[in-house]
Amino acid sequence: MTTVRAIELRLISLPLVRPFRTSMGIDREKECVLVRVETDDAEGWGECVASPDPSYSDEFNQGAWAVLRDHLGPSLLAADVPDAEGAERKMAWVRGHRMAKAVLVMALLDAELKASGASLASRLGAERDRVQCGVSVGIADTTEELLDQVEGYLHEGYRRIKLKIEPGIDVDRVSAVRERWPEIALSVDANAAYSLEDVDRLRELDRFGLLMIEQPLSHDDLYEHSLLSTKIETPVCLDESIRSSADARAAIELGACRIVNIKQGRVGGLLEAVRTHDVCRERGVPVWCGGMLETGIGRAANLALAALPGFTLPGDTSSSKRYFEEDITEPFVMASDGTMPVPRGPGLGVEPLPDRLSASTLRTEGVARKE
Ligand code: SMG
Ligand code: MG
Repeated sequence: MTTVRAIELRLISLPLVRPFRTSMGIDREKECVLVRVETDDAEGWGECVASPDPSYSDEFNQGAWAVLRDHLGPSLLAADVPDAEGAERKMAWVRGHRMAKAVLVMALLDAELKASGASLASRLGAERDRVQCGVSVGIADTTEELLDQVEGYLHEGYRRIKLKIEPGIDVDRVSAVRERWPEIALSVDANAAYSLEDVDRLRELDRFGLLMIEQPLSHDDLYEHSLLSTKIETPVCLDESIRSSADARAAIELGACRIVNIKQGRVGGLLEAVRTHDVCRERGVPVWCGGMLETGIGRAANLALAALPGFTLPGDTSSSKRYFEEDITEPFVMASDGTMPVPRGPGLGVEPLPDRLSASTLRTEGVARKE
C-alpha cells in the first residue's frame, strides 16, 4: 500500500526529424502530456499517447489534461493505492479516456517498480532481452522520395517496413517498393481511410505478398472489417478499433482481423495491454507493438511490452533518431541486426534528462486535491 502524494502534468513539444504524413494529416512535432507521480516510496513517470488533435482517436492533449487534472488525478491523489491494478479500479468510474488512464498506470508502475527494484519488463512477463524493430514510413511527396527513405531504413537494419497509404497513394507506391525489394517484410497502414466500396482497390494489394493491411476501414468498426476479411487475401490487422482486451476478443471471434496491433495507451494502459496480448495469444493470433511517435519514456514502456512472448512480429519500436534529433531521455539505438535491447533497470529503466525536459516543456500544472 502506498499513498500518492503528488501528481504533476507537463505538456512538452519536440521537433520531428521529418514531417510524418498519414491519411489523417501531417505531424511536424511531437506534442504530448507527461505525468510525474510521487508516492510514499518513489517517483514515477508516464507518457500519454494522445495527440494535439482528436484525429487518430477521440482523445487529445487538452482533453487528456482536463480529465487528468479534474477527474482521474484527484481520484488517486492522497488515496491509498495498493498497486497499479488498484489504481485501475479507482479510475474505473471514468468511462473511456483510456489514454489518460494509461499515463497514470504507467507512472504508478514506474514508481512501484523503482521502489521494489524490479524492471517493467519482468513485471509484465517479458521473455526476451531484445525485440525486433520495424519502421513506419509516412506518405512521401513522390515515389522516388519514398524509395530513398525505405532504402535508408533498410540500410539501418529495420526488419519490417510499413508504408502509410491513403486512397490514390497506395497501389503504385507499394508496387514500386515491392519491385525494388521483392523479399522484405512489408505492410501498409491506412488509418481508416477506405470504405467497403474500395474493395476492388484493396484487392489489388493482394499480389504484393504483404504481411498485413492495418486498419483499412472505420476506426470504430468491427463488422465491416469481418466482411472485408473474406474478400481480400492480405491479412487484416486492427489498430484503432481495438480499445480493450474485450474488443480484441470480439474482433477475433467475428473474424474481423488475423493480427492485432497493441498500443498500451489505446487500450487504457500497460496492464490492459497484457490482457489484450493474452486474449490474442490464447486464440493463436499474433500481435505486435504499435507506436505513437513516443519519446524515450513511452518507448521504454513499449520495449518492455514488446518483449512478451505473443509479440511475434516486429513492432513500430524504432530508434529515437528516427523521430528526434534529441530525445528527452538517453536515446534508444537499434543494432544493425534490427533489434533493440529491452530496458532492464528498475521501473521503466529510463529517466528524463532535466535539461532536455525543461527545454521541451510548454506548460506544467499540479493536480490539486478535491475538497
Ligand atoms: O511510433 O513509429 C511510430 C509511429 C507508428 O505509424 C505509426 N503510428 O496508426 O499506427 C499508426 C500510427 C499512429 C500515429 S498517429 C500520431
Ligand atoms: Mg496504425
